[in-house]
Amino acid sequence: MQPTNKADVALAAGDKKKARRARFQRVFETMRDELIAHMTANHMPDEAVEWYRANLEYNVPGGKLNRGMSVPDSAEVILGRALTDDEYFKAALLGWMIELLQAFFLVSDDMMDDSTTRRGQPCWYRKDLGPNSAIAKVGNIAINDSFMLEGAIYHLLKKHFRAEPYYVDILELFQETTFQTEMGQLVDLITAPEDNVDLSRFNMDKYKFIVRYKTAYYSFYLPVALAMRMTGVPDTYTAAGAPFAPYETALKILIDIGEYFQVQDDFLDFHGTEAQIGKRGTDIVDNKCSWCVNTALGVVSPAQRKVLDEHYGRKNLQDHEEEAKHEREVKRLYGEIELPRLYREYEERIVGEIRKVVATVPVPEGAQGQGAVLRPEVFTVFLDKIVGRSK
Ligand code: GPP
Ligand code: MG
Ligand code: MG
Ligand code: MG
Repeated sequence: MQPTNKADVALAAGDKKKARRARFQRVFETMRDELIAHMTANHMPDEAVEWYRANLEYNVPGGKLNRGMSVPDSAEVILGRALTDDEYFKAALLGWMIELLQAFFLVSDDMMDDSTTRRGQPCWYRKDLGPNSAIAKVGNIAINDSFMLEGAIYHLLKKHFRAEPYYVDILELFQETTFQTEMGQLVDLITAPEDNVDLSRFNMDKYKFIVRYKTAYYSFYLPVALAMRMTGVPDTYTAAGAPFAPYETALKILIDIGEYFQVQDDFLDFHGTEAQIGKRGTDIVDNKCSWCVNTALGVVSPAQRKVLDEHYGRKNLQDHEEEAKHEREVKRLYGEIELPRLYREYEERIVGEIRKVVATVPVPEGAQGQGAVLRPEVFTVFLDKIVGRSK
């Protein structure tokens, strides 16, 4: 029976969401057990097998899972029907490989950014192993741990997808996207040198390069492109009477959604509380080329610019109080120029623009409910998950 009152409808929708998440989580357990079995088959010593298990459990499943769950979600929209059990498993496994990729990036990014917390717990490299462990802290072992999260992707791809006609396509997608993300990370890091704060190095064009490369490809294009390959969306087809290139269109739209997502991340780095976003923001003290500072640079008076020059990027690992004082000054200035309002205006404008482009995605006649083709809902489903997010 369909629930009729508002609360019951909300409850039923909430349960559905929970059930989807739980179904996805179960595939993590299968994947983890397979990876552990691979370690055992290679005669890894017990303590190393347990170390790898801890690495997987601490770093892979604890996030929002938007990226990973988007693979089965998108596959379902593309096919216009529910997935079979086998299709669901494959799509979810590809989703978990994105979560592995993300874990690889985050474990190492937190070391590069000197971050302290992630997903409401200490960053993996800072994790204390307690008095009963021969090793006090994970520390630099986290570098190798991040490599082993990445290595798992290619092991799983070969094991589960080698016989598929789209194997090379998805292999290349993972490799190319990883390289793009590393290119973005490089520009992010060298634009934010620790001992040489020079705000004239920042501009919105550089910002756009950084966020497209370090975030948008792997977070937005990768999940949808994987779902498209898996369901057999062809490289070109005819739609609305003209030749149509679905991967190119998907790339264009998803890169724009990814840019918007990273602007949100940057804004929350400044405006979100640690309890809310599960991590302590570091962009101001790390001298990052963030949306916030770029936006500020566009509107500040000469006096306000002096405040920025004086207080931005003043990391001080020896004196946290000193560091916090500089950070507070920058946040005060962000308040003065009403950055939260500028952010809301940006958000409203960009979401409107993206929705307009999405509405122009053509669907071939007769494809309603059958045939693997790109559909505008692929993008709206994704967009609806992130619009107005506060974590
Ligand atoms: C996020 O930037 C960037 C990544 C996760 C890409 C890292 C890429 C590597 C090749 C390691 P961020 O530093 O703003 O993320 P957060 O705010 O979550 O630390
Ligand atoms: Mg970071
Ligand atoms: Mg970073
Ligand atoms: Mg950030």
